[in-house]
Amino acid sequence: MPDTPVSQSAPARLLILDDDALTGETIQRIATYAGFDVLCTANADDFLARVNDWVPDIIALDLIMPDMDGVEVMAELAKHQCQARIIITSGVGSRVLDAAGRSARGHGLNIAGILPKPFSAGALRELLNTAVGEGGQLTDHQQQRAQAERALTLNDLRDAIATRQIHLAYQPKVACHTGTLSGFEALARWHHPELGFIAPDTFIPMAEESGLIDTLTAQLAEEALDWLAGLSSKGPVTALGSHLLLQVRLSLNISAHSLANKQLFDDISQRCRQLGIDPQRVVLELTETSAMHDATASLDNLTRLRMQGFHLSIDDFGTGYSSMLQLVRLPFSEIKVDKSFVMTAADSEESRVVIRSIVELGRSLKLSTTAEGIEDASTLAYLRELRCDLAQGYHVARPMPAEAVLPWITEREQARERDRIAALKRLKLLDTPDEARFDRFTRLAQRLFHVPMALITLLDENRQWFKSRQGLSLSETPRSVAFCSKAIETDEMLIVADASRDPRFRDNPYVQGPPHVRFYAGQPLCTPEGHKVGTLCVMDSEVRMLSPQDQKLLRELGLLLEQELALNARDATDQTTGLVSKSVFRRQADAAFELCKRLDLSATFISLQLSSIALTNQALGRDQGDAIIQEAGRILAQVAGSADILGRYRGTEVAAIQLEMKEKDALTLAQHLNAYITEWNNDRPSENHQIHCEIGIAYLKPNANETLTDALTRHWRPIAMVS
Ligand code: G
Ligand code: G
Ligand code: MN
Repeated sequence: MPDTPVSQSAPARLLILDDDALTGETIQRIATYAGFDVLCTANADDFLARVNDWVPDIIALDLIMPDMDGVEVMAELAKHQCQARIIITSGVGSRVLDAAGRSARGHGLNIAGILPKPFSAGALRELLNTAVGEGGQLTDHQQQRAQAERALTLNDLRDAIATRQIHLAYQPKVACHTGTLSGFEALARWHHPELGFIAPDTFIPMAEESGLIDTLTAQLAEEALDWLAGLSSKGPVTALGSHLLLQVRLSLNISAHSLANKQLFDDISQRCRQLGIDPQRVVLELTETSAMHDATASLDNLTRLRMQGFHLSIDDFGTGYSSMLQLVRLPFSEIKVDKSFVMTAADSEESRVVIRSIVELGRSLKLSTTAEGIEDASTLAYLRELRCDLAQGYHVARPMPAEAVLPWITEREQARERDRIAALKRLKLLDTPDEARFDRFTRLAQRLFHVPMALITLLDENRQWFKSRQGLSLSETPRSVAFCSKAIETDEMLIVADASRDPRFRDNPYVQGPPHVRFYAGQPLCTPEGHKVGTLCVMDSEVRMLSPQDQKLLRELGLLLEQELALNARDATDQTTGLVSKSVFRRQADAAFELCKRLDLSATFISLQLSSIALTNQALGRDQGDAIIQEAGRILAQVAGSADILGRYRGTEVAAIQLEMKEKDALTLAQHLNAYITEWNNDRPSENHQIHCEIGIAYLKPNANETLTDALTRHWRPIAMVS
């Protein structure tokens, strides 16, 4: 027996329009066998008549036919407000099918899917079943909506506003890379006591046309701001970081009709002040499709809002007609890629191209980018790859009622913490001995920021453990008192200028007692998958500020350190010398030079070029050659032990790089090496057991625009010869 798609009620109706009789019949046969009630026609007029009198649940539509094309048919269907789920079939390329799908959705039609010809019976059955599965509900929903639209009057809407029937649902936005919660978008929801659920697509336009939109928006903004203030105050009573809840943002949808209304924005702004909400935490989303009425007043209002700190977002980007113009004309700070592209990213190359261009456009205009309509993990992965900032969509969470938000955050944070701990354990760094490859970062930080203390911390379940530390004798602390535990709650660097005046830290034992921390700056460190496992941080017992330039520097160091974290110790270490391996040395050196270029720092390269390894290998075997290389590495590490990078540069060369070293100090260092090796050789009468080398340096001025290899060929000069 064939499956019956609709078990209790009548079978679902499928209407086929296809000018190719054979295809039509094939679809008909498969669908009939699957339990559908099927009609098939090759004539467009006949088809449209059937749509009206037979009222199919599903339509299978060929796109390209001689007497009428599918796109025109769809326009007709839209005109008739056809509620059926539509399956588009065609032999044309995917590009055309995609465009047709988008245009159909744009007309408000219900596209169940696209069936490229030739198709298999399985693919068709699957599409029919999904269409009928979702369609069952959707058709109900739409019938309801159609009913509502018929019965809905302006008075209903007036009533709803007066009696506060319209409420908000909240949909989260999270960082694409780390998953850190960024904020929520408030979305209007109306459950009418008799008419049931009424979609915002129905009542928002009604409110706009009737002039009720400003009142509605004011009411909803007030509700949302009160909710945000309430949520932020919950930090101390939950296990969640209070830091996180204090930074959560709120996005409000603002109709273009309201933009010229100064009073509305003054009210929102005043409400924020009353509730102690920083305007930086409020994002006003403006749909780009809607035209503005009073452009000058709107521009004035928006500019004023931006100056007060509110964020402005251009919503549904990519669907409007004047997008570019609005984007450059208005002071936006965020761009939201429309969900019609994001929802189809998985199977449409065209959609991916559009998304990529919008994300790049946003980045080049220094706007934050959000993709909405993310429905699966692969789309999220794609957006991470594009380095889109924020993600919103059913894959993260559906819009939820206000009271569901805190439980949702709590549960999600617990799951994220479990994943984070697992990622930390996979690094296999906890409770391992000191490693030069990490110590160089803390030494560099200590020197560049002129601070007494610099640390690399890793946070496990209940402690912070120091992978590297300068200026601190502790090797770990309880997590409950760790500044770094707060630093990894969000993705931004945490800066505390004076801990003794910060309510979060002033009672901290390390503020009250030794080492008397006053200043703290910590950059969260992520694994490649985006888990924040710890921080690179600097501290001082004096009050301090961190200039924007220094913040940038700390961030850059953090990025380099993340690369280092991702390497495991075995790959990173040269087996002969125990120093950094050749490939890693080059990578680190390139990264360090890049840093110098960006931050105007100088760099000094010091190396020992061993000149007799080949001879030693011949005379005494490779092991003896290796022993000499090892010895040279040991001496370099001893004399230049505090260098920022120390490693094997080539087969017969060991080298150190130090940033911001005076040229004169580099010369002294080279002389020390010379003296040390000469003395070492004196104890070894046999030539083949001695180290013969050239000691040289290359000094790179700040903002020298060179790669490592270029720099060395041009600037390396011998200082001493040990033979
Ligand atoms: O939540 P839903 O996808 O059904 O929303 C449909 C449309 O209604 C979206 O474009 C959304 O921006 C808009 N919308 C939802 N809530 C509000 C609101 O409070 N004010 C305005 N102006 N538009 C809203
Ligand atoms: O136009 P605006 O961006 O304001 O619309 C947001 C609407 O998009 C919300 O009403 C929400 O219900 C809807 N939405 C959010 N994420 C998804 C998603 O992943 N899939 C779909 N189909 N709709 C989504
Ligand atoms: Mn929106």
